Amino acid sequence: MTKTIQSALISVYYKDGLDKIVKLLHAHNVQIFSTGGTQSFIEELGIPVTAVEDLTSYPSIFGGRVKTLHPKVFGGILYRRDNEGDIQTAAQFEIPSIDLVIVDLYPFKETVASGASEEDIIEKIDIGGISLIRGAAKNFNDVLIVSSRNQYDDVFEILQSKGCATDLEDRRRYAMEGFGMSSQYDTAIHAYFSGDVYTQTQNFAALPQKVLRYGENPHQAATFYGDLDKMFEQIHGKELSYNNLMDVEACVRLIDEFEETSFVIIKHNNACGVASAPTAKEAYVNALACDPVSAFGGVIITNTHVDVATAEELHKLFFEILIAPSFDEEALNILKKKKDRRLLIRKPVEVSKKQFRTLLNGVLEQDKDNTIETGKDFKLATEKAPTEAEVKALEFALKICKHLKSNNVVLAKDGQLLACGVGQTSRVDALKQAIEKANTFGFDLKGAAMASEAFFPFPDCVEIAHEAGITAVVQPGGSIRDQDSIDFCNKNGVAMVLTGVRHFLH
Ligand code: 93A
Repeated sequence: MTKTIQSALISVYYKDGLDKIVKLLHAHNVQIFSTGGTQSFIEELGIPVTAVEDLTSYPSIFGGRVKTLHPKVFGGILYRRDNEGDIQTAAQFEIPSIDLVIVDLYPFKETVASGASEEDIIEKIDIGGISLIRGAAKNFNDVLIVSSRNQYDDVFEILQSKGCATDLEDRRRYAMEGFGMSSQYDTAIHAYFSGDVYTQTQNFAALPQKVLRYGENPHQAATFYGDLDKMFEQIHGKELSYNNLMDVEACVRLIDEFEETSFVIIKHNNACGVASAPTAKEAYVNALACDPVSAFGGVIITNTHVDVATAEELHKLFFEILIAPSFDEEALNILKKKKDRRLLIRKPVEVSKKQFRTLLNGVLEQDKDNTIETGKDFKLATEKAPTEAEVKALEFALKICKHLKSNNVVLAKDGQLLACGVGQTSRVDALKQAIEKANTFGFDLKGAAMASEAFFPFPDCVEIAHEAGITAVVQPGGSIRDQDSIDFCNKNGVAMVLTGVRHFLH
């Protein structure tokens, strides 16, 4: 049903762009009620306006915390114009009809982003404005709710074209947008109080959206929900694709395990090169050596500054993305020579500790695998203990293991991934794959360490590992046949430690 607007309540934080609406309302003899700052703005335009205080006979109190929260305001918005009882009650309490509500909320998110104090942030939690939006949206049958300054232009067009009237269809659509606004607003407040970015993803529709060129394959449409600019500054190259984002995620997860200078090379979400070394260049060269064939077209991340020497090495490889906390100016000049190569600066932003996945028409939520065991957690299972160097290699291997698709086996030595077997349906296949790859790329596995993300159900893995020259093993333990593997190690001088923690990844 079309309704002509006769009165309006306007309470907006950002006043810019409001003038043309106010002038239009005035031209149609609409009575305007308004709060302090908005009232002054309208008065300055030379347009008559009634202070909300005059309507409520109550001043704005508690530093503006309570200014519109009054039955005369909410009654005027919420009473049903086609309900005899409501009409009588409105008349009895001298409640006016408010047909249009225009609100622009306190800028909560912007205040948080500005680094303001908690006290200032709390004051920017809008209470009256959000209630006005919800009240007017609820009564969309009679009232039009404009819930953001972004709607000023659109609503101006509607009011102008319809002679300051609205259709039910308009009002319902604006109500829907109003509830969208209130839910986004409260989600941001919830996220602030919880202090964890994951809460933002609980309501992913409230996150910024970015339509991607396509999904995993060109025939799949895809959208990213989130704010990449908060985490990365892209300084060169094409836009990130769906598969790029998947690999960037794998990169970030793995590199965050390392404090020492390290490089990680990812291909199809799995690591094909990882190394820690005293310099960036050594770390990169050692990471690449693991599997230079897979590294072609891969995604690379480091936790250290990229200098010229490292950039020169990197430039020799065709890769999709390089992520680093910082770059030398000259290093960038070298790397920018390939125009499509994406270069990202990673900002020091905390990563969500939760994860979601859709399946079976539903959503799975879980904590990310946020724990890692180190030497002090290792329980010696064999007569022989690993040497200090072996303990380091086991720790290093275990960090990688945690981030590879199950079943996996990782072989490492001296801060370098030598080879891994990933995504196999049997652990023994994963190990065989790793050994074959190590041989292909010229690694001698004598004295290497082996990590497995889950227990060995049979002694076959330690048998094969020993034959390949591996001398130290870490695994969670917990198989009913653990002792078979331990017995074999004891007989053959292999050291084995248990962590008690499984790290499946699917
Ligand atoms: O502090 S509040 O939550 N209390 C209220 O009763 C109230 N009513 C409207 N803030 C309230 N507002 C907000 O004031 C509006 O959402 C708008 O952002 C702002 C406009 O105030 P002024 O017109 O004084 O600039």
